[in-house]
Amino acid sequence: MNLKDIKLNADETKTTKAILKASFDMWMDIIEADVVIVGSGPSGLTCARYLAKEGFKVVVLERHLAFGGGTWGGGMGFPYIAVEEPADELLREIGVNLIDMGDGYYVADSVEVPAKLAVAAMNAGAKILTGIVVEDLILREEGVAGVVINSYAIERAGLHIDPLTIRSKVVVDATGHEASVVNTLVKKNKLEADVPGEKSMWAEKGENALLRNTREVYPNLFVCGMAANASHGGYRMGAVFGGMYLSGKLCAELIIEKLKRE
Ligand code: 48H
Repeated sequence: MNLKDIKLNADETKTTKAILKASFDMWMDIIEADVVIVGSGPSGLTCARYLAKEGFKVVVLERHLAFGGGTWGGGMGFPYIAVEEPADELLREIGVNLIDMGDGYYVADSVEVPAKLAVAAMNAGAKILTGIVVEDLILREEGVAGVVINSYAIERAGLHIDPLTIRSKVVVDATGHEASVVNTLVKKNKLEADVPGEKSMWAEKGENALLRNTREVYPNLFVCGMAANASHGGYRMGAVFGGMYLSGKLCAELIIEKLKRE
């Protein structure tokens, strides 16, 4: 086939109809989900993959146009991230190339990792929506019952346009340093809980605390990744990411256990 002889059949109305129809069908499908994960950083994407693999309907909401959270820039712009054993296994599972630095330490390309984490989550069946901000939660007697969402462009423009919602059985705060979902819940509803924020850097303590802090913090609301440490006053750890992947996996396991019990 000579590429120069091809006639492309493009049409403005067809483009518009196709996009609107696909978007409408997609939104109608996801407005009721099993799990909504807020934040598409390393912990949220890992959590999404393991949940979707088990057959749960998972929606990841990310306010920025790109998924991946704080991974892209590596350490201070040097394009690698560090991963310590045994978390390297989780990256091997999805085909990430690792450079062995010895002593149980590896580095991976900081662009390759978020790309492969997102592809793996999508291949497992998770839906990732970017440009959508979670601004609040839906509450019911039994606890959290979904999220209140808006277009991030609308929020950034400061326009007074009311939000829409996604109902879900479980919500995960994977919003990183901000722990924005937990903070919103506590502040808006004047809960007595203390959200201390993260402590300064202590890599080993921060990484290990992540797993203890990954849990259900309010009925149907889980925290993972940096949001777990920020919710419980854990240390930060710098550009080492093993704890983030393991926290995402652990969070998925806790949710699977809960949803299978109910
Ligand atoms: C929609 C939102 C909202 C919202 C925030 O920061 P992340 O990469 O999160 P983690 O926890 O998976 O990974 C943390 C890691 O990247 C990191 O920062 C480390 C290891 N730091 C150590 C150190 O010492 O500094 O991703 C969170 C994502 C981001 O993409 C946000 O845009 C998004 O959540 N987000 N999306 N609605 N309300 N709030």
